[in-house]
Amino acid sequence: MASWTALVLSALFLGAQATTISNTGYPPNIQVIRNPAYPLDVVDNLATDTMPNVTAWLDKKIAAGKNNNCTMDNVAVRREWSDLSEEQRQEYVAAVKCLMKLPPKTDRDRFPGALSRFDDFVAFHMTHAMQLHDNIHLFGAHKYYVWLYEQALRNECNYTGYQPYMNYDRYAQDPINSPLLNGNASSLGGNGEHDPAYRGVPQPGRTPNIIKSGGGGGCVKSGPFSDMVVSLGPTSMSTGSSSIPKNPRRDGTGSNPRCLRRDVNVNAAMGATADKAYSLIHDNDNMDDFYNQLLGTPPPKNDPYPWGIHTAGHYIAPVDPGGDPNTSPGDPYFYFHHTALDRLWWIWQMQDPDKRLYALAFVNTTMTMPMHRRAADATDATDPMESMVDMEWLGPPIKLKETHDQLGGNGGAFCYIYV
Ligand SMILES: *[C@@H]1O[C@H](CO)[C@@H](O)[C@H](O)[C@H]1NC(C)=O
Ligand SMILES: *[C@@H]1O[C@H](CO)[C@@H](O)[C@H](O)[C@H]1NC(C)=O
Ligand SMILES: *[C@@H]1O[C@H](CO)[C@@H](O)[C@H](O)[C@H]1NC(C)=O
Ligand SMILES: *[C@@H]1O[C@H](CO)[C@@H](O)[C@H](O)[C@H]1NC(C)=O
Ligand SMILES: *[C@@H]1O[C@H](CO)[C@@H](O)[C@H](O)[C@H]1NC(C)=O
Ligand SMILES: [Cu+2]
Repeated sequence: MASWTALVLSALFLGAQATTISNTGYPPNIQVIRNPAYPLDVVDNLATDTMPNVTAWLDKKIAAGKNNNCTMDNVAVRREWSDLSEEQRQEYVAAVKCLMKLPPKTDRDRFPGALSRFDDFVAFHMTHAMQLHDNIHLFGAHKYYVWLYEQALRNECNYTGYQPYMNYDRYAQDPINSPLLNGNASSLGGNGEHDPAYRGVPQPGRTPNIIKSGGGGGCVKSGPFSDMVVSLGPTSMSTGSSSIPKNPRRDGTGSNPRCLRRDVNVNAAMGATADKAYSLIHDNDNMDDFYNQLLGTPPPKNDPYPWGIHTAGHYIAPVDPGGDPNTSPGDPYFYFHHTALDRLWWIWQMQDPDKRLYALAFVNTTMTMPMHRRAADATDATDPMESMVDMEWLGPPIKLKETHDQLGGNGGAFCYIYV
């Protein structure tokens, strides 16, 4: 009891560090809270400079009656992890732990390994990896997926905030000591113990061709998720160490209780610094180029960290399940990365919303339509925007087009901005 009280007191005290600063560029009712330990970087400044475009664009929608009740007065605000107070961070962590205790809704026969509501999301991701990650769905389907997770935290675990994002740049030089992954009570847990069998993540075709281990790889022994039971996976795509026990089912859906393994990795994090995120947004006028640069294809030359921000972000906390593209949402870290990508995409869209909001990558060359169901009321048989993003047990199917707009999209259910 005494230590719990001490924790809360220090949390309140430390929480006072985050201060509200002038919200120049943001509408007057939006609280702009910044942690003074992290000066704004080029992407933060670009995001702020883009706000007049965002409000102008929303005003246009309101004038046309197309905002579905989403306004700057009722918009949700997703914030950077360090900009949250200690109390808010601990509330978030408690909500994730709550989700890990609620019973799963997935079919028990299909997913005997799913232990909880948290695992419902892993179960979906591991069996729909192709649909979620093709060129037209990477952004939109993950937007919806993360939003459903945020809804579960709020509606089923009484979380009062929104899904935080990570600004990679804040932690890139030293992720092991970052507020997100340093292993203290208000983090997502720390690095794994050293596992000599864990070498890093191979990157065939890139130079260097491996994201070298950051020194971890074993079980996470510090912080709120040190007692977490990982059960689904690994699958054949796992890049974890040979120490991970095999799943009794070939597809990884069986019960395989084990620890959370991590390698908090500076070599990966350095591939997602602010200069790279700025270049991603600033240097790519069309979606194909934006998509390619995000994925690091073709691999950048003469860059010691040529991973592309998508890969870099995943392998800041790889191993098990973080290092398995199929089951990666089994590490609560996943949602910070994909929310960060959603933010970068949004800043890019809002540079020129009329042209970019509905831009899709490579629709003409690598059309993947057959995998996706058409909307019942689809009027254009070839328009990818009319294919359905079907989250099955996680939420109702919606048109891909609805996933591109977060200020009134999905009938107004999507109504949020990033600060
Ligand atoms: C918008 O709000 C009004 C008034 O509360 C309500 O009647 C209407 O159904 C809402 N529209 C949408 C699309 O949510
Ligand atoms: C959320 O709050 C409601 C109302 O106070 C309560 O009945 C419910 O048990 C809470 N849920 C959780 C998971 O704490
Ligand atoms: C956790 O670490 C962060 C970063 O050093 C610090 O700001 C925070 O106050 C710490 N919280 C607790 C509960 O120790
Ligand atoms: C705002 O949008 C216009 C095009 O509509 C674009 O030229 C301009 O760069 C944008 N400004 C910012 C700050 O994003
Ligand atoms: C496909 O390419 C043609 C010709 O370049 C172009 O007119 C059309 O808009 C493209 N389709 C889509 C969906 O982008
Ligand atoms: Cu994914």
